[in-house]
Amino acid sequence: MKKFIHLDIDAFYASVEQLDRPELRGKPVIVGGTGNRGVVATCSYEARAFGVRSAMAVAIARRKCPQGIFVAPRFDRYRQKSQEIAAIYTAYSDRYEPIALDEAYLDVSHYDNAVPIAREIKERIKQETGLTCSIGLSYNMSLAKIASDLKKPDAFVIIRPHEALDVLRPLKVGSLHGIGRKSQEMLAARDIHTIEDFWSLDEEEAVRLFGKMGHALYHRARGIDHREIKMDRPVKSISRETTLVFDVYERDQLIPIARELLTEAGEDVKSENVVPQTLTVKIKYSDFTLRTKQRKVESEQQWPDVLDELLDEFDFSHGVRLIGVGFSNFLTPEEAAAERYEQLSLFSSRSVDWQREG
Ligand code: DCP
Ligand code: MG
Repeated sequence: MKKFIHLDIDAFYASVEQLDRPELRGKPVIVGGTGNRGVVATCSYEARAFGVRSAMAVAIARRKCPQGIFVAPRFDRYRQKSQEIAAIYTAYSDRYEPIALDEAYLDVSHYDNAVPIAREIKERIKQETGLTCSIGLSYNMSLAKIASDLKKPDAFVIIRPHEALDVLRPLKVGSLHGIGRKSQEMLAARDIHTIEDFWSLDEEEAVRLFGKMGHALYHRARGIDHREIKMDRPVKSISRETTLVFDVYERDQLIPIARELLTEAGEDVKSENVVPQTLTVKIKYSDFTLRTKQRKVESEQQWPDVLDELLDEFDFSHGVRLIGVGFSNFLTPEEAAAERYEQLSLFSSRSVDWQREG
């Protein structure tokens, strides 16, 4: 039997803030864009008791939780903690898949009894990083994730094969990875709310509603999932964006913000060890219309200039509400080197031809 752990740090950004600033412990801490225009990234469980949630507008969070302590995110610090966490779990298996800074799957099939291993990982994360996590352990990835979500925070949940259907039965369909808010609404309109309700769909119907994903969902709802850990899953794009405190009409005001986003996204690019070939700027105007412009980039040295050129292509006269900077079209460093070499040799062979002609 295969065995997978899914681990997810509780209220990650907020817990790191509480760890670093003891005066925040036990308090409703809300991490997000500061000012009223921002969005909540996450909040402590104390703030969740007031109904505050991730992705909620900060203005609404303030209304729900006036005593909340609002703090700006510190991504560098979260990345640091994320590395500390990864250093612990990667010691137990070389088959792991980080999904987010605070979340990962781990294949622990090579342990006869993975239960004490999972406990040890949870305990070491607490001792060595000061953060609590929720761990799910089961015989496939889908159920491991469901298990870790079941009793958050500070949870340790095992789903064994003979228990799977009973655990799944009463859960909301949205607990299945792959069924988001939109899909939940679509299913609700068909009076499908729980996974048990979802069992009434046969595989063909699931595929009709969800396309290819329907096969996976049909099986996951029945506790079946044959996915394997993907090592070094190739990333497709890396980006950063921010909602501005006020609408901005001037290019010059946007430049420092765009540069900052470029630096942050650039750091992620370097930690992924990929070489992007495309740089994209995304702008959301005050009327919520979205525009993107992109250009080819060859080397890191070009990024700031290309960013400036991209910004020149936008009209700022209707006011900018949000700006994003992203990289895509990745090559591995080896591929990028080969590409540079090819261009170089193209150039030198041409110059050889000239010499011959001359
Ligand atoms: N995050 C974000 N915006 C979102 C969701 C999450 O910026 N809409 C960030 C903040 C979170 C981190 O990612 O701290 C991890 O996301 P999780 O969904 O795991 O949320 P938390 O760890 O905060 O809470 P929990 O896992 O306890 O539900
Ligand atoms: Mg989390």
